[in-house]
Amino acid sequence: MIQDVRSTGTPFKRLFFALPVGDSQRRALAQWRRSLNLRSGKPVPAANFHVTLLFLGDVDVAQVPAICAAVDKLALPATPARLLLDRLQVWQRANALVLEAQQPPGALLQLVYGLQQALLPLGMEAASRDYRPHLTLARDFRGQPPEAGSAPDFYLAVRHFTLYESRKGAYWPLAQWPLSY
Ligand code: 2AM
Repeated sequence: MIQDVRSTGTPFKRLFFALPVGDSQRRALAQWRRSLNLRSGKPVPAANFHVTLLFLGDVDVAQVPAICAAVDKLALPATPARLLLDRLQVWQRANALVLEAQQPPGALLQLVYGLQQALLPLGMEAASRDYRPHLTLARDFRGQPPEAGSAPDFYLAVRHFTLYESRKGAYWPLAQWPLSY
């Protein structure tokens, strides 16, 4: 397999943790997005829909087993089995059209905090901004959020979370941990 390599010769991967989106929900979201008739931005391919938990960026391949071991040891909170994504928003700074959770469950925020803390000893910095669970529908989006004919009430099934590698515009699952009660 072709591997990205740093100038020092060290192989690395671009990694992030996320909640995956199942096939039927991807289809439903893509259909709802079509109904918005977006006039701006680049739609995120439905195959790439996800809710980022923690973005790690470029990580040495040799660190991946230690990352997985740290998450294995984490006491995972009992996360509700569904996450309601119910607000269509434009994130102006990121130029992203997103579906956001207006009331993110505390257990999900706790999970993200737990991941951040578990990875600090491995040299992964905690994010500087507050975590806001969202699913990006389009990038390079300018202007106001479009009018939605039907309310964006998407209940995302939360059964596990996944460590993904981002490569060539696609996301590849490397490991996954169970969640929810
Ligand atoms: P998002 O667009 O849903 O926020 C993989 O690259 C994913 O990680 C992206 O789809 C993006 O998810 C998130 N991501 C990418 N770069 C990031 C950054 N610098 N900070 C936080 N999240 C980032």
